[in-house]
Amino acid sequence: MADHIANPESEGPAGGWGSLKSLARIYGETWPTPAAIESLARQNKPHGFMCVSCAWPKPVNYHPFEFCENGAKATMWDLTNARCTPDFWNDHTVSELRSWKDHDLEMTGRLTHPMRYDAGTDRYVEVTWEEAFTRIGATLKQLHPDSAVFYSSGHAGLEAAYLYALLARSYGTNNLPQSSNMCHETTSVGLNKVIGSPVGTVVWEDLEKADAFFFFGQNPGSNSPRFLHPLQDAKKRGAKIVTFNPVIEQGLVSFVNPQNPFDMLTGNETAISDHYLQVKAGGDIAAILGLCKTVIEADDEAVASGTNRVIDVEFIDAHTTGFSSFIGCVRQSAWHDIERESGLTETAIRDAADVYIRAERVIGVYGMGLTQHAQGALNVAMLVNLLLLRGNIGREGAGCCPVRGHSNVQGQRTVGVAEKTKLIPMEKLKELFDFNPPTEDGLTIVDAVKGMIAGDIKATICLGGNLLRAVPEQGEMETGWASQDLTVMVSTKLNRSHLFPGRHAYILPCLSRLEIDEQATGPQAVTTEDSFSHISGSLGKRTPASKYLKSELAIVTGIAKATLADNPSLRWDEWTGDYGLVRELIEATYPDDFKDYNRRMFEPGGFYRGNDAHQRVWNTDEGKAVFTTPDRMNALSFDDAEGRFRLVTMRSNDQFNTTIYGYSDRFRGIEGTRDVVLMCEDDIARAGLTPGQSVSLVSDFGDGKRRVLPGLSVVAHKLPRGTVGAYYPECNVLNAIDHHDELSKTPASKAIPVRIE
Ligand SMILES: Nc1nc2c(c(=O)[nH]1)N[C@H]1C(S)=C(S)[C@@H](COP(=O)(O)OP(=O)(O)OC[C@H]3O[C@@H](n4cnc5c(=O)[nH]c(N)nc54)[C@H](O)[C@@H]3O)O[C@H]1N2
Ligand SMILES: Nc1nc2c(c(=O)[nH]1)N[C@H]1C(S)=C(S)[C@@H](COP(=O)(O)OP(=O)(O)OC[C@H]3O[C@@H](n4cnc5c(=O)[nH]c(N)nc54)[C@H](O)[C@@H]3O)O[C@H]1N2
Ligand SMILES: [Mo]
Repeated sequence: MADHIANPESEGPAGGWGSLKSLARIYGETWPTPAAIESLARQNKPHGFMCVSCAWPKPVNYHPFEFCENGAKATMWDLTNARCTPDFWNDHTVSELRSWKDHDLEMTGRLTHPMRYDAGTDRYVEVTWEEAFTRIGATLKQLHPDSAVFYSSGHAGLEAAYLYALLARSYGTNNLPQSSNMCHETTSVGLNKVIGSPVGTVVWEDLEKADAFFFFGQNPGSNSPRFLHPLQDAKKRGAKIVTFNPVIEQGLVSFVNPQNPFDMLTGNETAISDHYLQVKAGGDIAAILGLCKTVIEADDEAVASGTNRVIDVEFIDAHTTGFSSFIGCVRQSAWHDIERESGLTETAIRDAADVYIRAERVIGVYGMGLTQHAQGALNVAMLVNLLLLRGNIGREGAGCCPVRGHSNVQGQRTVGVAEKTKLIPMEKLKELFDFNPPTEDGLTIVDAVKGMIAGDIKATICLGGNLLRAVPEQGEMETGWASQDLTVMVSTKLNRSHLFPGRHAYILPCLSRLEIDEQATGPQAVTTEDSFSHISGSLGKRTPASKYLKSELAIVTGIAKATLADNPSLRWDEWTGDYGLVRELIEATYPDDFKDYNRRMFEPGGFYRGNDAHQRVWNTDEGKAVFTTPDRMNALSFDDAEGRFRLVTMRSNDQFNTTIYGYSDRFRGIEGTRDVVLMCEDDIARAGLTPGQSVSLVSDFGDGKRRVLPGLSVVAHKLPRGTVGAYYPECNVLNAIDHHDELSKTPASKAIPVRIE
């Protein structure tokens, strides 16, 4: 593929013919089985399967094709005809494969056999399941439980996740970090602190009633494209959309619905954002202060002129705390500080605030642009401040909408994959399974990474994911990871984490959710929870990629049986034979959330597990929703300095996290390469660079460690001054492990301090 960076004029609307072309390309490259097409028709529907990609909810009234460009790519990626068999290792050593790109590793196809690392030949070799389980169990038994980490990416269903957490706790540790520790942990901790809910408060019907959507750092066009459908509907009925984002994301500019023949043939675009504010990376606190300031000024005028109040006084009195302190701060903040810190003009902020004031019902949407900052939790609290001013939480058509990542990332937390003990009904576990669960909190990802680098962590089990590639401090981590006694990866495709094997290392290949999961009592369904806390059943219908694959649940129970002492309450074999029994256990553990679980799992749109904040019941320490007074104007942990830039690590439209489908980021006009750094023309000129020039990015975290990403081509892009962009995961060599959200320890991946060499 030739390196080619198209000019930005070629950027089309999101969706449209570009989206179909992009699908056709993946189809051609991965040669999925013809059955892939039949599978697409069952995607995200009752009695179908739930998309293996993101956690966007499934509507009750679904479209004929309820999938998006990226969901379809994920389906085809799983149903590829390519296979990474044991023979692959005849021609390749592990060390050699380290020079391969992430894309090329996954293009080898579905993993077919359980494999063990053989240090003598520096290759993975075939192993039986029996032997793999026995040796993993034997190694784990020799370790102190707290020196093992049980990581989970958000792929596995609720049943496997519940048993995985039970395995870790029966073994003796709460070291159950998850991908959300790098993602929406800021929500789990930060949102919970202010409204008593670790998850969003919005449900599908709210989308249909909202008068305005305020987007902060979430990119639906690439990362939750099915969201564009309700947004398009909202626009058609006159709702307004306001976006705060340093990057102009095409999906937030305009959309052609690829599933609407009329739109496709006429090129009928729906403009999405009415206002697009290119805030500086990390500048949202100031921007939201500006919005709140305008709201308060309008309210002052209303009081003076005796017209209707602009803020919801009744709601604020009855439901919130901290208002007067917050308002004091809002009044005191000066527009010139707000403009400097946000990079936005007073006029632009006032215009956006005007939309907020005029709208009866507002939904605040956010993603990694708020959560992945040193003050990510404060970012989230600021958005909540804005919503609380007009009572926009816990009311129809309004609320707080964090858009989650992996298809079951939220659900895994719900059923116990969590390192924080206070989230777990330990007494219930004790009663159900007759053991003493560990009482100490487990490790977050940040602490686990530190432990691996320090040599304190001896074993990591990964239920999905590509942990080594997803975390900061990549350089030291590669050494730390490979120094462990045991690394076990439950995977579908080959990835970089496999290439730094511990002393004992296993790749355990699992079924995809699309595939038939045949167990003792017949084919099994699994369940997942979406961003709106709805639980849906998912039934695989495809023939497995290899007859040697096991389900994630069966792999968890296989490890459990080989590791744990006998306990008649732990009926691993029975549970493996019938996942319905596991759902009964989940219901017994969380009776309020999972009432009638087995009966309701195939309800259209999923069944709602409920949310107290949605009903204006606030499970916070204060028993109310909390206004937070910011003690600073930006979300950074460093000051601006000459030559220092804020690096936003970006996702392209052609990737799902570390899975790189291809090299076409067509929305940003970047084709054929990911080795780029995006800068505005001003910054390019000021730094004495020219577009196309090759540069290195260097960490400027100030801890004396040298972290470098070389070989990036400079590309001119519409960005605020001082903010530059480059792709994740490649950029993870640049981030320091100590650079994370203060409250939740989510790595700060959206404003990494860097210099250009
Ligand atoms: N196709 C596809 N879908 C995905 C994924 C994928 O990689 N590919 N990943 C999945 C996962 S795990 C997750 S968590 C979600 C992630 O989905 P998103 O939350 O959308 O994550 P990002 O694309 O990393 O960043 C979101 C946006 O934040 C903006 N941004 C950066 N810094 C700032 C800032 O300081 N302020 C503001 N206001 N905006 C900022 C970026 O320009 C970007 O548009 O998507 C999920 N879905
Ligand atoms: N710099 C920077 N770093 C980031 C981010 C960022 O924006 N910037 N984003 C962070 C975020 S939001 C997240 S969620 C993490 C993602 O971190 P992870 O969740 O650890 O990574 P993924 O790339 O989603 O994992 C991909 C691998 O999962 C395996 N896999 C795929 N499907 C399945 C399945 O069905 N079952 C199992 N068992 N395995 C499967 C495949 O082997 C594949 O190679 O990265 C984080 N890291
Ligand atoms: Mo994520």
